Amino acid sequence: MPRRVIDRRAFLGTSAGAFICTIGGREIAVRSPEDATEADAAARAVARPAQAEPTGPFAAPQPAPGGTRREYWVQARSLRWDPVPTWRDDWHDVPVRGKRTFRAFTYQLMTAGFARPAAPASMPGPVLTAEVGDLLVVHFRNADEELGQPVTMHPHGVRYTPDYDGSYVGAYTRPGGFVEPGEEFTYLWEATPDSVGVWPYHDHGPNHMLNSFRGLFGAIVVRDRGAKAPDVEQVLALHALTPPVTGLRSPLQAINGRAYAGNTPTLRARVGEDVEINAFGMDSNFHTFHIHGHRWRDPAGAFIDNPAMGPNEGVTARFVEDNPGRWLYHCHVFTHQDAGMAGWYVVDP
Ligand SMILES: [Cu+2]
Repeated sequence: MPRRVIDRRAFLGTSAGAFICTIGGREIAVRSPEDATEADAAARAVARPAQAEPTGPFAAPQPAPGGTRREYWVQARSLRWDPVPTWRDDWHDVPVRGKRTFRAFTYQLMTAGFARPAAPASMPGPVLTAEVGDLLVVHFRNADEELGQPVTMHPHGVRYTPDYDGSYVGAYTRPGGFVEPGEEFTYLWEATPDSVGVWPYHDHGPNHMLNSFRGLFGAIVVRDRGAKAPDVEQVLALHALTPPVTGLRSPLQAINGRAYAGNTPTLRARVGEDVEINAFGMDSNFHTFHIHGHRWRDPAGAFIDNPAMGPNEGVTARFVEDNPGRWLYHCHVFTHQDAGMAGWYVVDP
């Protein structure tokens, strides 16, 4: 009887990061890059929903008195992505070996009218900022022919009508929930008093799970009207990059698309500065956010140094810097921190 052979890559593929997604009503188990290709084909085969019953009428969203329109142009595109560009883990001072690039899917900030890139494609995508009373006007373009499937922008934290939900919901889908390659849609999102905080946005099209795991996510930061901005501000998205999605040999635990200190963002501040770090989880795991040498208060007022966050949940660490030195920040799920979910925080006197 032939012995069943499972090579290391197949083993890692099945044991690390396998998931089942439902695309156009079809269940697809994604255990390998080949399965991900099948999921992409299923997403391309999803038919554009017929024009759904009107859900309104709704008044056209406007800025509240005193608020302004905050206009953004954002495109979705795929590209080769290197999660460990230095080839090193600077925390443990060792090289990281092996094939590392994969086809990521990201949001990219563009100049007005999509004239040209305003920033490199990134994970997370552009941070959309607003104050209470503002209207976020987000012109979105699906610029990706490579993966060739409908994608969207779905926000958390802000107020919107069903027209601007940015979600594929079968026969009930509104136009903003199915934006095919070459198409554009403008989302109108209101920053209301209950929008204050840090929130994710992400793809919620027919293939949302796989595309979110590929990097199609970003952040929204809403402040009270006239609130003082911190001196140092950083958004950190914590997320796994697993072999079924990346085709890489090992799972990586990433922050902003990069793994291992020296690749993840190196944060910098000076003593006396008002520091705000907004972290959120962007996969199916729970994470924590820990900074060595620092404490801050949670929303209930308790001192903390390692709050937990669930999928798509955000936490804010805000404190006045008082402790110079080179510090680590990391997720305190031990298996995540050692697979790359860590970085440096350097405080100058
Ligand atoms: Cu974690």
